[in-house]
Amino acid sequence: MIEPSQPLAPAGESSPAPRRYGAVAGLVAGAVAVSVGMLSAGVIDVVSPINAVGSEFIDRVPPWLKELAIRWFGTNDKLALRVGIFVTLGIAALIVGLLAARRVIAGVIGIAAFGLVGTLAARHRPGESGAAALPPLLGAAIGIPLLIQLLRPTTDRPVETPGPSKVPLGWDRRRFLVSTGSAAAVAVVAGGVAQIVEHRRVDSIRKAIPAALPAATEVGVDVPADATLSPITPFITPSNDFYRIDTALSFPRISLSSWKVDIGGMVDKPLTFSYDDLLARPQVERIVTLCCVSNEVGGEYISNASFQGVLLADLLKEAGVQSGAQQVFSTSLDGWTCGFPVAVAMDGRDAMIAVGMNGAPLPLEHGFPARLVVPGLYGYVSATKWLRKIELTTWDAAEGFWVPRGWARDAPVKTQSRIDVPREGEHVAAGPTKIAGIAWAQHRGVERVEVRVDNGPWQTARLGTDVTDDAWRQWVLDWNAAPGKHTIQVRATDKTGATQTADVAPPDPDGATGYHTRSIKVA
Ligand SMILES: Nc1nc2c(c(=O)[nH]1)N[C@H]1C(S)=C(S)[C@@H](COP(=O)(O)O)O[C@H]1N2
Ligand SMILES: [Mo]
Repeated sequence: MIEPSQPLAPAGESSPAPRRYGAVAGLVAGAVAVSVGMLSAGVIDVVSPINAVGSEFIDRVPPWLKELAIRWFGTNDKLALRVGIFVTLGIAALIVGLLAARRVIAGVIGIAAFGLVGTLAARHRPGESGAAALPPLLGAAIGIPLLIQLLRPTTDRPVETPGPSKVPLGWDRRRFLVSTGSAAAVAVVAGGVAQIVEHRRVDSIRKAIPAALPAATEVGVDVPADATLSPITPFITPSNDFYRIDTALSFPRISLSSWKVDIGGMVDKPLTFSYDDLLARPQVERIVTLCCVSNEVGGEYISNASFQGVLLADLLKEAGVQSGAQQVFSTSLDGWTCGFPVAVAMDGRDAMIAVGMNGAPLPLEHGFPARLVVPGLYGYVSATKWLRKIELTTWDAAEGFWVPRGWARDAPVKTQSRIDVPREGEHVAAGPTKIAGIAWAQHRGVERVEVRVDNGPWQTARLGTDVTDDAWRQWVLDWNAAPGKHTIQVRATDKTGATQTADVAPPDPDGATGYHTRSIKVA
């Protein structure tokens, strides 16, 4: 019933939607726009607008904020970013809706602005075709009229207000609930299907990974049992436990049949290899410890695996590196880059284009179809996953991804060590026990590890078999634990005779230093 005391809105002039409905309409229209964008991106196989914006954010985020994110969220930093993007979008959509309830044009401008940001981000992602601009445009093209429609007052049927109501005339609450409800359902379904499409995409890449690789023609050292001394850290890290660090929000689109790696730039003869070309070449297998420059003292971003691949030096010799080339600069399928000295590539170490890890083809997480592995350098200057090309160039001509973000251009791994047991804060039973862990100084090799308890004398630990200078070495020290609180410290000395420094330094710009220290209680 229409309250007789309330005049009907004059024909042709509609009263605006109440604000809170505006907020709901904004949220729902935004959700439809985003989910349609994600779904259409999946269907036409281009980058999702959300991932495009997220990746652009990762590429542009100031170093301090990135550090903070890693400190707070660790390897969950990408999940945190994704949640952050959705929360930000949600709040923005609420505001756009609130404004649109007053002036529809505000809603139009708001959604169009987000469409534009998505379009610019998608266009800017490396390796994306112009079609990547379509999903965010489509999302906006659907979101704008939807918002207008949701907020459109209607005088099609009488507005029922059972009592005195603040709802302006012309506003049909029931119609609003039905239409926003349906739109929200569309968003949920489109978002869900978009997820399924993305999972199927990643699944189909995994299915393309061959079951096995041709046997390596030259196999590295076997791993003797007493290479493992730490009870919690196997000498060879299973691939599933291998630390993972990269800027990728989802996996690049990889088609094994068309994938190739180019070696070009300052070379006499540019070369291109398909996956089969690489597999057809002589393969070596080498045990190499990879670590991340972001690893804090005592941190987890270090792992050891047996990598199989083609020696980089052989490929570079075949291509003919021109004099004047200073940097081996590589780019991934997703546009990540890094570079290391040509001298390092040619000094005889086993730098390789790896296709295998721990006896199987590289897992997708670790760079399938191929990645670079360079013993002795931190991953951020050398270990390009999802490798696309290698260019020989100068230092002036190209900068790896992390270098303009404040990290060092040259980044050899620092000599370091870690206590694995006892764990921090552990309550140890008094009596004979073991202190054990790992030490590393890739490509120089670990000569000695020493442990001290409560600032006492340094005691030399027993070392695990010296498998290769390019991998970590494990160590153990028998200790008769006396009741009380104790502080344990460790330090390593590499084969150049250099002992790791006690000076405490943060990871940036070229790797953390200081002694790993653990506090424990013995009772
Ligand atoms: N494409 C790509 N490759 C990359 C990175 C990246 O962000 N993208 N990160 C590098 C860094 S910082 C490290 S420490 C190693 C980690 O390799 P992993 O994830 O296999 O352990 O990969 C390197 N290769
Ligand atoms: Mo790293």
